[in-house]
Amino acid sequence: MTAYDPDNIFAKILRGEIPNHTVYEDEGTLAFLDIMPIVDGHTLVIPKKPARNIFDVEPEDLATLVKAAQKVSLAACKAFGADGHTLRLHSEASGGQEVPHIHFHLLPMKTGVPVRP
Ligand code: DGP
Repeated sequence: MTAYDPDNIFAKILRGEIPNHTVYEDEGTLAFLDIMPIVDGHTLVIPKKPARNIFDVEPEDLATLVKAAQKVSLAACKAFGADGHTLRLHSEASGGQEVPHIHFHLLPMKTGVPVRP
């Protein structure tokens, strides 16, 4: 397993070194808007604790993250008038992961409105 890189972009966001548009924060979680949204309200939900992806996150930290993702999903869908949503988690480059700090992509979805490429 590859080690956690403390200089990844999300680690820098957590340290306040890179600005972000925060939509939710609690003791263990930060949620902010994706810089390259593929739908309106595309949000990233990340734990504050370092973990690269699902292969090395502690189960209890994953549970905390999922609970926060549920909370943010409900709020985001309401805010963006969505009637559904997609929650995505990429792990490692082969799985589509670019930023090596575990994160959910929260995509509020509207009937008939496609995801942008
Ligand atoms: P993934 O491919 O699953 O690792 O997705 C990484 C996402 O992170 C991608 O949708 C773009 C987003 N992203 C990359 N750099 C930044 C940044 O500096 N700020 C924000 N808000 N999002 C970023």
